[in-house]
Amino acid sequence: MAVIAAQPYDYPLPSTTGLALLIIDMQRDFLEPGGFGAALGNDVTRLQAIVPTVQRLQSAFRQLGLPILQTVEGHRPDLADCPPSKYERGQSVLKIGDPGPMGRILVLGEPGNQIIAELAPQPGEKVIEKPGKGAFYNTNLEFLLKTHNISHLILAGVTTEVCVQTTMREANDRGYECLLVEDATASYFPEFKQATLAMVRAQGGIVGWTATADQVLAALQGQG
Ligand code: C5J
Repeated sequence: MAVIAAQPYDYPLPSTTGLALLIIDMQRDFLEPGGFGAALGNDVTRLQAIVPTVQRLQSAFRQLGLPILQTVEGHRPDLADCPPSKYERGQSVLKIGDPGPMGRILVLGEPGNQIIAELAPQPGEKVIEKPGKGAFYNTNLEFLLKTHNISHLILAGVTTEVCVQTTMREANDRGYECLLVEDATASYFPEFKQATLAMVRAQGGIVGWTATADQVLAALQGQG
């Protein structure tokens, strides 16, 4: 059986189909100045640093013909899917729905809500619009995974301890075998990223596995 060298132990790859890359929220709102992340006072350059690594994963999955799904966090223009608790939280200068330098903050379809140009999806690659932190909440992600017989998820994206970790926990509870790519995920808080990686793989992989992009790519290219 093919495996990815990973922590806390080797990650078993499915024998035929079943593996997908799930890239979380690599959208302008979080990665570029003037978006939601910056409005909350964060340093967006920390997130920009992983873009080349996520691109390497994306290219490899494309070359191998393996499915790639991406998510964006955003709300309907009338904000009907934004709970008051989320809207009110944070005391930031720009609130969800306010006009900002990249259009209305965290609103679907606005320029800031687009996936960054470097990782733009190709035709046929699915983008899941999610109103929450977890990608399974109020979306058709589980339906998509089931219809495409996907059982194994390689996760990348931002931010590690918020939307990535929430999604990984949701997926783990639903029975998906999840691996988080250590150098293809980032946080505005490096210590939160390290803590998340440690807690995911603690207790024999209680939430799943972690590995570097090189380890993932070596295993996949060895399979090809
Ligand atoms: C946040 C995310 N941090 N994608 N969203 O609000 O992690």
